[in-house]
Amino acid sequence: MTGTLPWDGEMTCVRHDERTGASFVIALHSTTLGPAAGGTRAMAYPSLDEAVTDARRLARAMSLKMAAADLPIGGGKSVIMLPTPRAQLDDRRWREILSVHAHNLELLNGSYWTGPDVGTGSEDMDVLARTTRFAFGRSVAAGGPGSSAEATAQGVFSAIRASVREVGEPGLDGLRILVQGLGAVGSRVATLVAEAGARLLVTDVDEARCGPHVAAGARIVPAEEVTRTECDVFAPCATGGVIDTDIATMLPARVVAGAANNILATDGAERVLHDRGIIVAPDFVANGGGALHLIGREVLGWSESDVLARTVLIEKALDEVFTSARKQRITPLQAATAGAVERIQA
Ligand code: NAI
Ligand code: PHE
Ligand code: K
Repeated sequence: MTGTLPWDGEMTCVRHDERTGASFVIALHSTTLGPAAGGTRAMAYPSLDEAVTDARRLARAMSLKMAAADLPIGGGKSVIMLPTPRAQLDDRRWREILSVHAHNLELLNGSYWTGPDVGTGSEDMDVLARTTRFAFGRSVAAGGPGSSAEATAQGVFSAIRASVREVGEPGLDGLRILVQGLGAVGSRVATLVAEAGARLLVTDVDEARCGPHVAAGARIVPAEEVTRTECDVFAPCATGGVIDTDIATMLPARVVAGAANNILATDGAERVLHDRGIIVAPDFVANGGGALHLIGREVLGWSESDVLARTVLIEKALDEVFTSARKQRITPLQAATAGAVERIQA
């Protein structure tokens, strides 16, 4: 294992479990503001190198997300590299994998706290929380705050509002908004923008998920055509890495604002989009609603309305990012990163 990405984080732990065939990567990017917190992603990866690289990039994004949301928490991430895709794993093996992960959390003894991410949910946090104090994001039935999807979608909606203003549009009315991925977050983003008068375009590899939106007037875009489809706002709410430098050169959109972590495959892609006049809402600001919900509700004792009040401030936070980028002649990603790093270093 070489670890291909130059990385500015604190520590990366790797464990392989012979019995389940799963490998675990836990990246602690920063513990300066508080314990390194970030979700547990469970999926199959082509190689351990790729799992390590993903964990590190995602952990870094969590540090920036926590700082941008002004939460007293650091950034980390767990990746469970599964021996087979999650859907093919039987329950017993998954529970064994979770029990190894609970042991990982105990070993780290509070330097790292976890929550749900792609491939894990509140029920998995319930299971972890039976043996470790360092898992949050439990289900409502188990006394936790439940899914963060609603808050994340609300924050992405606020981010879209700020971003369209930056390209000179007064509101969402009549704009073509393309939502990629109609899962827990994307389906809610789609509903919110449609309610605000946008012309909705939707795509999901699971086409059945488009159904309810089509019934409400949305148009389906084939999944493989998404980055070639003309729209005003492209909202990636499926996976990360959707825009590389080549795609950035031709993406026919005016705004990119979505929920996915690490939407850009490289930072260079943002520069290309920026030079083309396309506004990119830094994802770690746009998708901070989930962190506000999970950390706010379960760690800081906030009410649901406290979370909402903080989440809608994402619109103002992005206004400030865009203004600062314009003034300093840098990109919004550079401005948002500088702001978050300043908070971490203060
Ligand atoms: P989800 O798993 O509920 O939904 C993802 C959806 O994307 C699924 O419907 C899936 O079929 C679809 N999809 C996957 N690959 C696709 C592709 N290539 N093209 C089109 N559709 C595709 O996930 P969730 O919770 O909605 O999260 C979405 C994204 O937002 C993820 O990247 C996640 O990391 C990020 N995020 C989620 C937060 C949350 O609170 N749930 C918080 C912050 C970020
Ligand atoms: N995994 C989600 C995210 O990337 C939710 C989450 C936030 C999980 C904070 C743990 C901690 O934002
Ligand atoms: K999930």
